[in-house]
Amino acid sequence: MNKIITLLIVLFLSSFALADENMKIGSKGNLNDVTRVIKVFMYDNYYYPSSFKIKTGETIKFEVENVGKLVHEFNIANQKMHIEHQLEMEKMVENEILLSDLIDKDKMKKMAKIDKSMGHSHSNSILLEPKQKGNIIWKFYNAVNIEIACNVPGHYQAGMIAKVIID
Ligand SMILES: [Cu+2]
Repeated sequence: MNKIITLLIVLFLSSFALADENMKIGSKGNLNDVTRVIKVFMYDNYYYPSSFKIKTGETIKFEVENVGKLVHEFNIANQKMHIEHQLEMEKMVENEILLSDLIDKDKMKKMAKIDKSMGHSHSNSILLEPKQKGNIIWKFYNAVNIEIACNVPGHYQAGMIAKVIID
């Protein structure tokens, strides 16, 4: 009887673990686990390449370069997360941290002490000024509805979204 109960508990808990795993957008990856390097260019207002095919469990290093004239973001998330993050980015513009072609790093630091979200510190995102480069290492799980997008106000709406197909 005890064995059956234990088995049921194990099944119950593992089903939760699986559901949680599937819902995740992935996680910050380690350099040692990188299976592929993808170079990405950010233009005004689109990405090249404009879509990514990724296998479940792959760890990708994205080498991102902003070749546009505006500040752009490379953010790996689902749509709900992007929409939420857009409110933070709007606030960064209101506080004059985020200008069209530059990021005021001093103001960013000062404001982040009052409001952490103004620091724009996220493992799934990088924000780059024109001519800047940056890397993100990301481990993908079998998640659905991931988009790589830019949440600088107006850019998502202008279509700065790259599709991520995971199989
Ligand atoms: Cu952008």
